[in-house]
Amino acid sequence: MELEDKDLLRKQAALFPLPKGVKFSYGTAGFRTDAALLPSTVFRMGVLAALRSLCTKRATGLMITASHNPVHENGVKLADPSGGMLNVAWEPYSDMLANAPDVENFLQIVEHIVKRENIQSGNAASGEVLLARDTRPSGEALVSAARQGVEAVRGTVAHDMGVLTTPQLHWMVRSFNNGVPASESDYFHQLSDSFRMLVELWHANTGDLTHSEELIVDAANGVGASKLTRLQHLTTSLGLQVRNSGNEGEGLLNDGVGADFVQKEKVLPHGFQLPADVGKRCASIDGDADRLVYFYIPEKHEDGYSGPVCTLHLLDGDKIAAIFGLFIIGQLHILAGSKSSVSDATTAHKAVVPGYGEVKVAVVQTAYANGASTNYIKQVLGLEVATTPTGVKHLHKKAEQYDIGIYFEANGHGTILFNEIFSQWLQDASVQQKEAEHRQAAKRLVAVNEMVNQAVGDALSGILMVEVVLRYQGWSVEQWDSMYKDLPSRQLKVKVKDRAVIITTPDETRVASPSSLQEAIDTEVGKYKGGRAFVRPSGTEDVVRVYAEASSQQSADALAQAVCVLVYHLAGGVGPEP
Ligand code: NG1
Ligand code: ZN
Repeated sequence: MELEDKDLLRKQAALFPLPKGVKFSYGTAGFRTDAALLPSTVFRMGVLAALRSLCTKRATGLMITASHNPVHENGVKLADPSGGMLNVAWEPYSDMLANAPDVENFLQIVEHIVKRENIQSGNAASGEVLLARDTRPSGEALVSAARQGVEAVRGTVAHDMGVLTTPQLHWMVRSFNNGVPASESDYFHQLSDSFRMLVELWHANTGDLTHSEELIVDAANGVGASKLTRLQHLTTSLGLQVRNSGNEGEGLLNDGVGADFVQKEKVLPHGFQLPADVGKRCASIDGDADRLVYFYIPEKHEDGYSGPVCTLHLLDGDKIAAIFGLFIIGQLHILAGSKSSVSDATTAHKAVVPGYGEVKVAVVQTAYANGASTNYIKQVLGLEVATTPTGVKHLHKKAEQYDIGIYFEANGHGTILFNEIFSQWLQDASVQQKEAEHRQAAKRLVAVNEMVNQAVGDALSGILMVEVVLRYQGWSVEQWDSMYKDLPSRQLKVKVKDRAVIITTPDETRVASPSSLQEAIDTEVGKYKGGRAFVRPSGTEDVVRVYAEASSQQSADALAQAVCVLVYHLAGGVGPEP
């Protein structure tokens, strides 16, 4: 690095001293903590985003959000030029930069990165970083810190894209680098045009329009609310009512609302009531609109369990993956020349499409996927199921290995990826196939590829896709729910002194250390019919997560509770015993 470059960095970095006594870790999805602690980290991530852009000679992205976490927290995550998460090989740089104790040390790390990655900086260079933030009040100042970080690296510029959902920013980075229109209005047009196309092609398929009543969306009092409203204006046939918009008097971001709350607690979010909302099709998104779950309040509970647990029926990321899988395999079945239609697509097991060959399709899940979903996807849909560690960066990478990779975390983060060669083949097939029915199936898949965010999981495009498939199937939310019945499950968390003491096997289903903990968990699981439980340190919160499944809700609750106590005693629990 030239002297001038270093001087500029030194001067700017001095404006953002590291807070005392904090250790930052990039975690499952970037840095997240109390917003007041973040300016130095965000400045430094601005520097890293600029270096990554110079290194790849393409634009990168930087998003200020703490997703489903409380409003006083904030966070920063980087988007790679592909629009996906930051390349994992660069994650260690994030940790090193974020924790550099002083300016000189920080400069040394920057120099190390520049040298190791052979980065050309200075006047001749040209890097670009797209910045965005969610609706958190701390966001504006943090975007300013990020901008200063980006522009402290000579030869790079920052573009502030304003208040966006996380998936919108990722989509923009991807589109920008692909040289296609990449503004927010392009995003909305791409989604709404392909939605409209799918709705038109549905008439072509079945002729019979079954009206589906409106969808009510809990927007977590976050950024998704205004974006959904905009989408609604462009897609008039999408009947939508947005609640928890974050307007005056509507409550706080992610506080008793949103996808994370609904999925973990399985209780109604604020703004939804009995009996007014019984039977209605509802959805929750999270604070930055990259997660989506559906739910409804059934007419009456058949399970007879009267805890706080069963006030709603949840259709989580697993069930979204299942209905997406059903649609995809149905279209491939048509393309494969079988006489069957979408509604009996469940008989399809392998899609061998004339002119292409076998289309490799898989659903990618994590250990948190409900066991019933995995069975259904494998046995009824006949699709391959691949498993990865927690975190969309892992699922995304795995899904890229297929012609069509559907990936979802149970918490509702996921999307459908189409590989380039197959998507080109589909484009051609949509005009060249001899049979009109085949051309239409190809057109539908092309439209899905356009509509469903290819960069990262996106609650907005996810909603459009679910709504399309429900219409194609002529299904109510209850009918969708009845694809399979979830095994009762419970997710809890335990505070420990140092969550890093728990080391899991790579698939995260077992504890490698301390081994006494795994032995104790095995003994406990053995007491429950159909029991399954695992623990892992969270990558986004200072807690250990506990997951349990069993044949009844009482058993799942009891197993999860018992495992919490084991974690508390064998892995250094703090505070009162759970
Ligand atoms: P951690 O805190 O590492 O469990 C959570 C989610 C992940 C992922 C990230 C990023 C669960 C069990 N974990 O990670 O799936 O979505 O947040 O938001 O839902
Ligand atoms: Zn999120």
